[in-house]
Amino acid sequence: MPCAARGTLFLRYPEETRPIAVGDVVEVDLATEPGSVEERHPRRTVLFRAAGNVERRAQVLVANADAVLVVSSVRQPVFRPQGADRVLAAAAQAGLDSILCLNKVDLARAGEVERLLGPYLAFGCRTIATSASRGDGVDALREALSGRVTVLAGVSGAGKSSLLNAVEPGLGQRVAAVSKKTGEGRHTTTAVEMLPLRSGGDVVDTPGIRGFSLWKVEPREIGHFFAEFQPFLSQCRYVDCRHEREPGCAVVGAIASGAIARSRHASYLALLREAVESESARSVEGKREGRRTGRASREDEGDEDEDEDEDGT
Ligand SMILES: Nc1nc2c(ncn2[C@@H]2O[C@H](COP(=O)(O)OP(=O)(O)OP(=O)(O)O)[C@@H](O)[C@H]2O)c(=O)[nH]1
Ligand SMILES: [Mg+2]
Ligand SMILES: [Zn+2]
Repeated sequence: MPCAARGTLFLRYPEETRPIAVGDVVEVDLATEPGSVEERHPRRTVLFRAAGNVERRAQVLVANADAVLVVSSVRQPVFRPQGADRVLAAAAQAGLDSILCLNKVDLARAGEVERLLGPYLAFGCRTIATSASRGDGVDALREALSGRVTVLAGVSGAGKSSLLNAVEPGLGQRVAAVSKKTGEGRHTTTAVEMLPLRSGGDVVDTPGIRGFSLWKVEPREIGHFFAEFQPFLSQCRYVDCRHEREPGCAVVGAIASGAIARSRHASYLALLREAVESESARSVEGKREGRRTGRASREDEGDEDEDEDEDGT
C-alpha cells in the first residue's frame, strides 16, 4: 500500500533520520491517497547503519529483525575479517543472533575455508560455507533462514542477492558481476527490502554498505560484543583496562595463548578507536552547546567570539 509518513511522526522521533524503517509495524490511514502512516509500534530490535563519526541522529537500517547473516566471500571481493567483525559486533549490540556466511567457496584453494572460518568456529560462532553458483550450503542456509526475520549484510559483491535467489529460485533479486579492475561489487542492490520466503521466514536484502556503526557506544562496552573476550574481561590488572597493550591485560594475554585470534583483537581495536573518537567529538559538541546556552543568557555582553562556531573551534 503506497503510504507516506505523517509529518508529526518526524517530530516524535527527532533522534532518527526517518521515523519508519524496513521491518516496522505501523498503523495506516487509507482514507487518502497515498495513505498515511499514523503510528509506529514499539520496536523489539533495531539495527543501525553507519553514519558519520559524530552521530547526531540514528539511521535505522532494519527494525524488528531476529538475526543477521553476515555475508562475506572467499575472494572477489577478498574476505576482510574487520568488515565481518564489525557487523558481528553491531548484531551483538542490537541483541540479534548472528551467523557468519562465507560465500564463493567454489573459488577457495585447498584448506582456505577452514583457515578463514577457524577463528570463528573457535569461539562458537555459527558459520555456513556456501557457493551460490555451485549450490554448496544452500540447504543449510534455507534452514537457518526459516521461521524468523534475517538481515543479510556484507560488502557489495559478496553474493547476498545471489544467495537469496539460490535459496528461493524465482525470487528474482538483481545480481551483477564484480568489477574486473577493482575486484569490488557494483552496488547492484540499492534499497533495503524485506522479502517473505516460501520456505518460511523473511529475509531483508540490503545494499553492500560500508558497515554498521555501534550506536552511542562507550569504549568500555565494546569488549562485550566479542563473545570470546568474555572470560578475560574481568581478569585484567586494571579495572579500567581498554585491552590495548596495558600490562597485565588478560585479553592481550589470551592472544599469546591462542584463545583469542589476533585478527579479532585488531577488529576490536578499530572499533575502540572509533568509539574513543566519537566520545571526544561528543564532548566537544557538549561544550559548544553549553557555551551557546551560556551566551544566550548574557545577550548584551557583545559578540566578540561570535564566529568561533563557523571554523569549528
Ligand atoms: N564464483 C562465484 N560467484 C558468485 C557466487 N555468488 C555470487 N557470485 C557472483 O558475484 C557477483 C555479485 O553477486 P551479487 O549477488 O550481486 O552480490 P551482492 O552481495 O548482492 O552485491 P550488492 O547488491 O552490490 O550489495 C555476481 O556476479 C554473482 O554471480 C558464488 O558462490 N561463487
Ligand atoms: Mg545485492
Ligand atoms: Zn585488558
